[in-house]
Amino acid sequence: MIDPLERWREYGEKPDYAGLLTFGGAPYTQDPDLLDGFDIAIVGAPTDDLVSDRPGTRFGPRAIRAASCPPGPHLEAKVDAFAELKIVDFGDAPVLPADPARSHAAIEATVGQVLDAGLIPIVLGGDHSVAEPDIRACATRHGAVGLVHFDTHTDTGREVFGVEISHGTPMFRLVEAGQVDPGRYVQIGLRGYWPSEAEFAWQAERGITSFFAHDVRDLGIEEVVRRTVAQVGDGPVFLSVDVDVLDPAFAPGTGTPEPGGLSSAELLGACRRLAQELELVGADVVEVIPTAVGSADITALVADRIVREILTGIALRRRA
Ligand SMILES: [Mn+2]
Repeated sequence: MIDPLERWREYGEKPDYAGLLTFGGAPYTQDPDLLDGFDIAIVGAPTDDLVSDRPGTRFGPRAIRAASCPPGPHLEAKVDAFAELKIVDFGDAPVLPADPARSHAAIEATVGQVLDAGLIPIVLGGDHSVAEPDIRACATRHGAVGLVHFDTHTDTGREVFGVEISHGTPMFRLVEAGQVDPGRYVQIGLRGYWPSEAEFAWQAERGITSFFAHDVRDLGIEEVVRRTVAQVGDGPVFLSVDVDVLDPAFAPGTGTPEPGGLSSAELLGACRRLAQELELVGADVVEVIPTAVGSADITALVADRIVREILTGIALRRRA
């Protein structure tokens, strides 16, 4: 176990820009035997071979770690997730360039090590195809999970450009495989021009719940979250956040941007409340394409804060 804060111990904190690059300055290990006693593990999934538009999310995990802020109290929630939870950075899954099948297997195995040690994995993508190994690892251990999915797109294509394993298909594949319970699956933020009637017909047949971006606008995010919690109910849940759910004004660095999306404030508060009210067994934050270093990258910065809100929500839940 490496503690990046060690050399700054007498000051109680480390400057963000110095020392080993881990999430929020969390201790780092790649040894699953050392996960015992921790609550949360951050796992990087730096792979983007399966995108339909812009590549570059392979640089996401490093950028999100570089943008991550050190421990400290959340001024609204009045809790410091890093003080309440034992958080470890478990490094990146051993992905391979141009070999998405082996990369997915590596992600599923690494997330599986975290789950087998009794921790909650929070995965930093990567393109959204990584949700398939992330959620499969959870479903293998917990049975079919509920899913809260923030996204512009449904990602429930049967295929995209004739390709069945893609960042546009993971949720279709997970439902068909029985790994996501469609009755406990809620999508939030849909808008734009994809998918088509066929995909929505399949979703309706399965009983999947969708809140469009215009529903968030008309109902307000608080009401959408309230209805989401009611729909998902008790039992294990995975939270999957595609940053393209945000308006590109808030998150310009992403693979398939679509104007007219949520604000950062709406998404951040929603993530915290969902993590507080639902039984999260895992989460991922995906589709970040960084273009700058550290907190200079707006999309990596908001991705870090998404993770931080999820951690804060989990901390509040455990306190109760
Ligand atoms: Mn997506």
